[in-house]
Amino acid sequence: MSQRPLTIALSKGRILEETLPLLAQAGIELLEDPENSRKLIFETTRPDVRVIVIRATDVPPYVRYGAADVGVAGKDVLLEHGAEGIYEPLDLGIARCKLMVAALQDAPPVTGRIRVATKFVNVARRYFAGEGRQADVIKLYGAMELAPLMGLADRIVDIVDTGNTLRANGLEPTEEIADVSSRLIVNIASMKSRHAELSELIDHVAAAVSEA
Ligand code: PRT
Ligand code: MG
Repeated sequence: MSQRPLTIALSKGRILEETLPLLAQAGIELLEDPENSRKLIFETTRPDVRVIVIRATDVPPYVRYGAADVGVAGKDVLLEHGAEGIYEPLDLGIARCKLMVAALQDAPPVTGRIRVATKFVNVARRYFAGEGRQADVIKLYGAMELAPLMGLADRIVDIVDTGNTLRANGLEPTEEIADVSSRLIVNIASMKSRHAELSELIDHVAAAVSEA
């Protein structure tokens, strides 16, 4: 086997946690626990497969440019950062949540231009444009919930799961933009050049998903 190992890109936290059992069903287990390691590259029980652990938003570029053959990314990340040049064969049904618009509880409707704070600027622009509403979108990198409280924005666009984070800050969801789950993504050139290996992997993971 002269080829380099098949490389799978994952991100720490819920995606790693929920993907590892699916990979295990495909016969791929990490030799070391990545949550307790500073390493970025992990060997697996299959000598021909390795896993890299990177930031969630870095997974699509690694896969697009072929530095990883396969990855797992939230649909939110794919919607925000683009999924061009990436094959998306499988919905893993994990790390489920929603992209939503939220406002201060009982906030009046906004007439005229609306100020929206978010880290999902592309998703937000597209959503408000699609609704025919004028929006000024302000890019933030964290703690979006604070923006309406401080008068920085009328609305935020953020990930909502239980809604606890919104409620704890006196906010409520007002509109749903998209249902989110994590997707298996594959480099398009790899899908051609390593078709047998990759379709076998996809089939095994798909079987694990349907049993889950
Ligand atoms: O944490 P980091 O900044 O490094 O990256 P990340 O936040 O992108 O990664 P991570 O691991 O937090 O999330 C990875 C993926 O999990 C996301 O891209 C989503 O597809 C998915 N996911 C599922 C979530 C959640 N559920 C979630 N609850 N991502 C984030 N959250 C956060 C959200 O930001 C919000 O602040 O949890 C909060 C809301 O949760 P509730 O339950 O209070 O509503
Ligand atoms: Mg996070």
